[in-house]
Amino acid sequence: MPGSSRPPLFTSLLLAIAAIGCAEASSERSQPEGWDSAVQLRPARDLDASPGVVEVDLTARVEEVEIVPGTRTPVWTYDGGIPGPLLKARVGDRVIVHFRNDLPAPTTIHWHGVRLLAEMDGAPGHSQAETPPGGSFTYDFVVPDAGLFWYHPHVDSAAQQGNGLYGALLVDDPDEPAELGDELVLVLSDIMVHEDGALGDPRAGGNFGTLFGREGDQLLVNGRLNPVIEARGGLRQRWRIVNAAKSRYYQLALAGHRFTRIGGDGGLMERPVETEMLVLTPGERADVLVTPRGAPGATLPVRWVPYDRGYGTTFQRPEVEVFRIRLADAPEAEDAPVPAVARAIPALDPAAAVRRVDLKLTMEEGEGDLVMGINDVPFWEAEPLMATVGDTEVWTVENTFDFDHPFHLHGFFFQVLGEDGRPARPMEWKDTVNVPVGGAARFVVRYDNRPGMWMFHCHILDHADAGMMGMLHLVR
Ligand SMILES: [Cu+2]
Repeated sequence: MPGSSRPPLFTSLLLAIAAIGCAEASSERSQPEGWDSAVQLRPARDLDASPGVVEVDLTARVEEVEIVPGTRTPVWTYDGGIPGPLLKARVGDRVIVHFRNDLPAPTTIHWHGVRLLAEMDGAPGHSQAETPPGGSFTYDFVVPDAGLFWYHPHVDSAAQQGNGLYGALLVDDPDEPAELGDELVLVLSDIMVHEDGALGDPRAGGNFGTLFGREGDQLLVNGRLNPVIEARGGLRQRWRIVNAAKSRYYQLALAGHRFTRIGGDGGLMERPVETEMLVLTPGERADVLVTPRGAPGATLPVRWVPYDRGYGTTFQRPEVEVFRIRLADAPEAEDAPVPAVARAIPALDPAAAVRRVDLKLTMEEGEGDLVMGINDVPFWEAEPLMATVGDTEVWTVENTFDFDHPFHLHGFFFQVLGEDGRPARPMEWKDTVNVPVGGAARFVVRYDNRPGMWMFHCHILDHADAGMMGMLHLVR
């Protein structure tokens, strides 16, 4: 090449020394090679190279997967594995998903938490038709918010999701502070699998199973049983977690450590909160910072701790180790200070509400299959609630059960109200909230300009399927 020449030997040596110096400096603050390989999610392949568009193929099909070591289980999958592939986008991107249904049953995909148009929301009979076996559907929407979202079916949900159909959608915001921590996306779930590998019966336990909410006996982290993360002590990690179990509440503890929760369902919170236990109801997400510490080579178990969600749910139930962190054989690293994490969230004004919505979560007395409902009406008999684009509403969801219920509203974020009737601090955007035994959840919501039919329901999917669902018809 004209004008170019090899650098003299002396310069080369200097460059080489500088490069070694950099490598040493960065290894001071880097995780061991392949540290997260045990929990890595398969990325979805982006078919469109242009920036601003994420285009993927996604097929639902039955596939034999090893859950219990040495056995094969015919689970229901997106693209052949549990969980489905990780979809990654940047805030404002257009996401196109060419979905094909190779399952033996009709299905849809609901994009939990994404503020998309109703036609793309996957609520069968209201926003789109079910996709029959052999059929296909193209989901095409914009992701307007940063955060961790997830996808799952909305047909015969307890069985389909319980059999393995779920995956994560991570929407990054390039304006977020860098160096929050080394990131892991953790899809927590459970599945009922017998010792011989056979899939459990989604109707197991009859009405009592429905009332309790069926929990799987194998607790999975990114589809794996008790995986091991190889970490460097002292280095901060950022865990993006979703609870994709159909009934199980996840309460996580890491002995001797605290979690700094910086975000939830709808992205970052107003400011972080410190906590020793991390609770996620089915459907909820958490964004947390944690710095594993201990002796070099130590193993730190992350445990599921029974959460009292009502009658009998903690009775004689042991803690379960869900994954492990094994510390590298090296002294603790000195990490950079935590960058300030703050987000200006405008408070919705409950006094601006044009309507109060009072809902009771109910159960019908009677023979035959257990029937649940909202205001004593199962979803198949319910009339939709009516509201107009631009309306602000205050919802009160009251629990008449001996069991908690995680309540989910499709399509819109809300702000949970505290005892004083104002949005609870620190503020955050939520789409799923726990309704405790003998209590109520209250939230304020404002509908942006996306008319259509939107579902709301209990995210214990056995309850939703038993009737605990309703519809909001939003008009212009
Ligand atoms: Cu419920």
